[in-house]
Amino acid sequence: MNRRNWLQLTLAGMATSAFARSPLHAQRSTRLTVYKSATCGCCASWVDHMKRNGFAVDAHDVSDDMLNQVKTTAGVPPSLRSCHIALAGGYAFEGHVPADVVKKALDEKPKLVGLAVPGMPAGSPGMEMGGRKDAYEVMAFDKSGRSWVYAKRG
Ligand SMILES: [Cu+2]
Repeated sequence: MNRRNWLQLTLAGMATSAFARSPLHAQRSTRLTVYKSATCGCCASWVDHMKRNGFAVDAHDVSDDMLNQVKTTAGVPPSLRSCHIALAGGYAFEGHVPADVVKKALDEKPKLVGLAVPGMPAGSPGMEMGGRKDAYEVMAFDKSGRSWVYAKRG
């Protein structure tokens, strides 16, 4: 598959997932499509965290170039990018966003494009190695690239 077809497929997937916002399809909104680098261990560990919390995950290993294109397509501001990205319910979830925060957004359907945890903070889901726990913020962002604090941890 060439890149253009692939991106069209990604866009089609996002449009389809917007339909999943209707209550009739509420169950489908717990399915996550994840794009990540094959070499990132913490991203795989975040995927495990989401599975443990009841999400069905379709994970795809892609090149860094492709990963950035998905993020651009999904509208993630460059300043908030870290590692993997997950798409669900028409939203983008960038980096180590905790499962309960993802659930809250999918339930409440706030007016935003997505959520991000920039900087891969120690102690966030998937970043437990070493036992260190830093305080961090889950940022929300909108279409214009504006961002604000959605949730705080630690
Ligand atoms: Cu990561």
